[in-house]
Amino acid sequence: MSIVRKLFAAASLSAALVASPALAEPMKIALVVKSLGNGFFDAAHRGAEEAADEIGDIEIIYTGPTSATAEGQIEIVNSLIAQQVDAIAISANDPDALVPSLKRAMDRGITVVSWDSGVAPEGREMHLNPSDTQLIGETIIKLAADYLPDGGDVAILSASSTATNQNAWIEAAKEALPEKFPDINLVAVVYGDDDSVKSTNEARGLIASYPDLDAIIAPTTVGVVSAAQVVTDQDLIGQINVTGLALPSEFKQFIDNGASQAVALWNPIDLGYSAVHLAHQLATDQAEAEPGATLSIGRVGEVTLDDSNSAAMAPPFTFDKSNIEEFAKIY
Ligand code: RAM
Repeated sequence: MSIVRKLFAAASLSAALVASPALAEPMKIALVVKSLGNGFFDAAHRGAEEAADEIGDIEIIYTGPTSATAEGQIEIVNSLIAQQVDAIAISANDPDALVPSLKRAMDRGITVVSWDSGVAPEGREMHLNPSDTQLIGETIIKLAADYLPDGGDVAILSASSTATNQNAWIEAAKEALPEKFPDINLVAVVYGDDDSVKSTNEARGLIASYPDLDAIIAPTTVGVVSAAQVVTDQDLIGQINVTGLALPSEFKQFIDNGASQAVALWNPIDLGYSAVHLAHQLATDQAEAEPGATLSIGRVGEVTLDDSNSAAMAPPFTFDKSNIEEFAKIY
């Protein structure tokens, strides 16, 4: 429990003793996202609100910068410290740049967890990965390889160049390539910063620079939409397959028109929901973040922390023509 909350609890208890109604303040949990206006994070926010309703007495502060930068998030963290929130659950734009301000938050008794995109261990109590990093790395290559029986050239269109999650997946993908996908040739990795305009320009650049490109793999829900729109606009459907990690509600049109054969993602609602459950348990001292600890993530189940106090929520789902319509109604 944060110092502020303990003091507040004590104050409201004495207020109750003098027979005035207790001024119980809800616990404030800030869900800090990479950037606002991203449908993936809006879905996570829905899950966060669901967890808050379920647990009760929690106010969710949903916030993030307008573009996916560490500087923007540092300003936000500083203002959350000033607001004396009880917990910060952050999807970080950089593993290291946020550490000093998050350390300051923890020094003031604020619980800090990262989720989706992690912070270095010294800047948080624990990190929740959506799925196993190795599995996601392999999955994004397999999504392309499954439709290239004779192998081919693929390029990755990522989010920002400092995003912890995408960098880890790309690393895992590169490790899997030589042994598991020897006929897949990764020709380039470019960064669209989870910005539609930059992602569109980067996708156009890839197509111009690599005329034999067979697939664009975008492990970001923002980049994958931009890439599929470029392939559609340039009449390249059937020639370049766009794949990666996509939000079904935003991406269904590109499975329907054939710009993509299949994409994958975990449940973003469950991810936001789980992050709030974890932040709440740590902030109330119901659990401690230490290697081997098992923490509840409500209706999603439970997670056990590894040596770096990280855990993974669940495996990703694959979406194609057979099921995307059903999932597009949910997230
Ligand atoms: C974007 C963000 C997010 C990532 C998803 C797959 O929305 O980069 O961090 O997890 O894509």
